[in-house]
Amino acid sequence: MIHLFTHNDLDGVGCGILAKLAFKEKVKVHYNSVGSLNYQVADFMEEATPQHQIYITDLSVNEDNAKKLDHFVKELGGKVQFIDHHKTAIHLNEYSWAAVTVEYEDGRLTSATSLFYEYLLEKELITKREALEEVVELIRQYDTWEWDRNNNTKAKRLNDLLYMISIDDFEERMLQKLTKADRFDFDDFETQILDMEEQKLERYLRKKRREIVQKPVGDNWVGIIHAESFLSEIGNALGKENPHLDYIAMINMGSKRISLRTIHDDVDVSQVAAKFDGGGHAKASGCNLNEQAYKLFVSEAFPLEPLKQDAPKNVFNVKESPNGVLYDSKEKGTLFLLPKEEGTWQVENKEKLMEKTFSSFQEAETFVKRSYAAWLVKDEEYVNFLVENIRRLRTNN
Ligand SMILES: [Mn+2]
Repeated sequence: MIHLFTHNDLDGVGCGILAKLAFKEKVKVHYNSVGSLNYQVADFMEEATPQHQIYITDLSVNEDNAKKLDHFVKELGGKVQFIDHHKTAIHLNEYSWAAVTVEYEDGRLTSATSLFYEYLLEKELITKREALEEVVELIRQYDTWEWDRNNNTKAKRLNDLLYMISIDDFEERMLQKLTKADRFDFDDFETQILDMEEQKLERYLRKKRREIVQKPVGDNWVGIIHAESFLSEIGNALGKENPHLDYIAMINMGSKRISLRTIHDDVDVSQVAAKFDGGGHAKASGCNLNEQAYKLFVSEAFPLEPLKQDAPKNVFNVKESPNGVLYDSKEKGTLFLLPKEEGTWQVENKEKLMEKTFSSFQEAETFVKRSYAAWLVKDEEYVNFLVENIRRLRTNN
């Protein structure tokens, strides 16, 4: 009997599907969370005999299990193949049965599914098919976030589908598609439930956009909202729409947790989370809503007014326009961002140029948004402003 131990996320399930295509009913697939893998492997090793073949993908084993697996291979003549793409597992490459590859030679990031697929091809355990190649690539792009840069929504939808149905259902649907069709596509039912989910997200996001408040916390400017679903989508969307904020904090009062997301390479939210007994990755992490966090993110934020959104459909008053960009604010009135020589920008308020010079548009916008909670006005207001001020602006510049 062949046993595959793999992760219960899309990349891990991709490996499960490949194993079932390659080994059919001869394989038993065990899906694990990051926390449960080592218990399951340790349990299994108690009873493993050399008749068992063991594959482990997308999750790494601890030293204890690595030694047991090594003993199983070297002393008992068992077969083990470990395939992973996580940086943190590279040290396991010292074992003959481990293959950890983080990057391809051309610089693309790997995923467990793509590595396992290439392994099975090389061993001639699986046949190359167009639909299969496409699914493997979609999973790789999803797992490495390449889909986001390429705007590959098919990859995102594949992951959504997994979380809307059970792993068993997902497996069954994928196996059927991959053995029958030449191309991979969602069927009518899948398309319908995926569309419904997307509409639900759109509505939720629209609501959250109207609720976001901003304030400084420590050295950072933070956008704060209360949210309990679609956290990665919401954090990502609000982060992109508000580049003047260092990160987005999503509060869940029920679970007393905060999720932190950033789109900026120079901000590390795992360091922020560490201050409130939490942790995670540089771009996505989480922490407890302890007393101190409650004060900073909830009670101090409560009296603040939500940010006014930038006009979304402008054609003329758009960011970085060489004719200048117009904002409005409660405190200061209109703020007109003007391009000056050598790519610098300045801000005009009440017909007067403010002293500061900014080295980029983004810097100037960050200033007016952080200091005055300014918002981009509609085209109509912009055109009126230009008409009223054309003479003055012409003589001043
Ligand atoms: Mn993975």
